[in-house]
Amino acid sequence: MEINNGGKQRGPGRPEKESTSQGHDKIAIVGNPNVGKSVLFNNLTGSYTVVSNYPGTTVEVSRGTAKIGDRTYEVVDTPGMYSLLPITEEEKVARQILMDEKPRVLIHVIDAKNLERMLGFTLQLVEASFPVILVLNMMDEAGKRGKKIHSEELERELHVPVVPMVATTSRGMGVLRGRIEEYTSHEN
Ligand SMILES: Nc1nc2c(ncn2[C@@H]2O[C@H](COP(=O)(O)OP(=O)(O)O)[C@@H](O)[C@H]2O)c(=O)[nH]1
Ligand SMILES: [Mg+2]
Repeated sequence: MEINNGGKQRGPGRPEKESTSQGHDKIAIVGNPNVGKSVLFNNLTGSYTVVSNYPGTTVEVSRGTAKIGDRTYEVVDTPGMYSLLPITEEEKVARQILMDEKPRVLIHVIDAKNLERMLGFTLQLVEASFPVILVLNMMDEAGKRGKKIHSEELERELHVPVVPMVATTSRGMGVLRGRIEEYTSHEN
């Protein structure tokens, strides 16, 4: 296990680490490789994260915590996956995390440039009753290509929150935090 906190050790006891398993709601970030999951993960969690191999595998999984409103969430950055039918070891781990760890919120990150190609997986997740928030990342690049995306319409059709984002500049992060707060403020 490797502690990645930008080279700085925190004070004694490292309460952040201990608190990650103390019954906090869990947020899992999922999606294809290279869509910006890890950038989003870093935006949510800040610099203190733990990277470890998923048990019995060589697949690395990053975990951290996020403070949103007055609540703390455990956040897990899952390996890239293309569907719920896993082929690679990375996909098997990602699926295992979803099944075993039962996240309270599942942030599905997609590349807005390739929206149509990526929505199939969103539908799979929604149909499997995962608590999905859809993040349309790379809106900057989609915009440069003249792509118009009507996120409110998408939201009405999918019946899940949809958040446009540019993870690299943190555009959309405030909205995402608000949607996570709304999503987890009611019991179920
Ligand atoms: N232009 C642009 N690049 C992004 C954005 N989000 C992430 N990237 C870049 O996309 C690449 C993949 O990001 P990463 O977070 O590693 O993707 P992951 O494989 O899903 O974890 C990196 O080079 C990021 O800097 C975005 O919103 N806009
Ligand atoms: Mg990544």
